Amino acid sequence: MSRYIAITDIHGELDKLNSLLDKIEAGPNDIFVFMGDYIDRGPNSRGVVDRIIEQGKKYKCVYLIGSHEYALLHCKQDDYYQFLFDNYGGPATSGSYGGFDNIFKIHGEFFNSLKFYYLTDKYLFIHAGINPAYPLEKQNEVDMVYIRGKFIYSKHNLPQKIIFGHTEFDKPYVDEGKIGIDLGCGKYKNAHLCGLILDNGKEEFIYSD
Ligand SMILES: [Mn+2]
Repeated sequence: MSRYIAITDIHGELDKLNSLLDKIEAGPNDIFVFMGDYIDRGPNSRGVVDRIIEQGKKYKCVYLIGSHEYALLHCKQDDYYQFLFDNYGGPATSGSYGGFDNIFKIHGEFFNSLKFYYLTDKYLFIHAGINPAYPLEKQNEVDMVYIRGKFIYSKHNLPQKIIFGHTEFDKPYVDEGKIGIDLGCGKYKNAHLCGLILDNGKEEFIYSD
């Protein structure tokens, strides 16, 4: 029986990612689900991406797209995303790669391979959430990486529990249909990176130092 290990919104904080991964005793059947926002704000976006790719050589890993990767992928075609990249931590990412163009030279294949969600029998893993007015197959890309209150503070109709990041909380947000695990890593110095281990209906939270 595999367990799912969800991690989101690392935002360039490689030390916190390493600390969290060190605390997780993973087995060969476990599946890591990285839920986006690997980059921006923190000091080592490139190191974070290297580390999660490395994790994929030892364990099954799923890599989702976050709002910051969405902005990165669209910033050269769209001024609005350029503004977001420039003002929400993108310069730290360019710095860690030694320049913007290197981001795509080094990890272009990775950034272009990211998925919008990962669906299992019991769970939907997704960066920001879904628009509750529409079924999963009718969701638009921007909602899946940017939606907040309309998703969080209303009920959805999916049979799966939705595991999400993107919107920060002081402690994990838990209601009957969803769990949010972004605790502001990369934004607040003292924020811990949170991992959620889903083990046959049991939910366990683990925190970085
Ligand atoms: Mn984020």
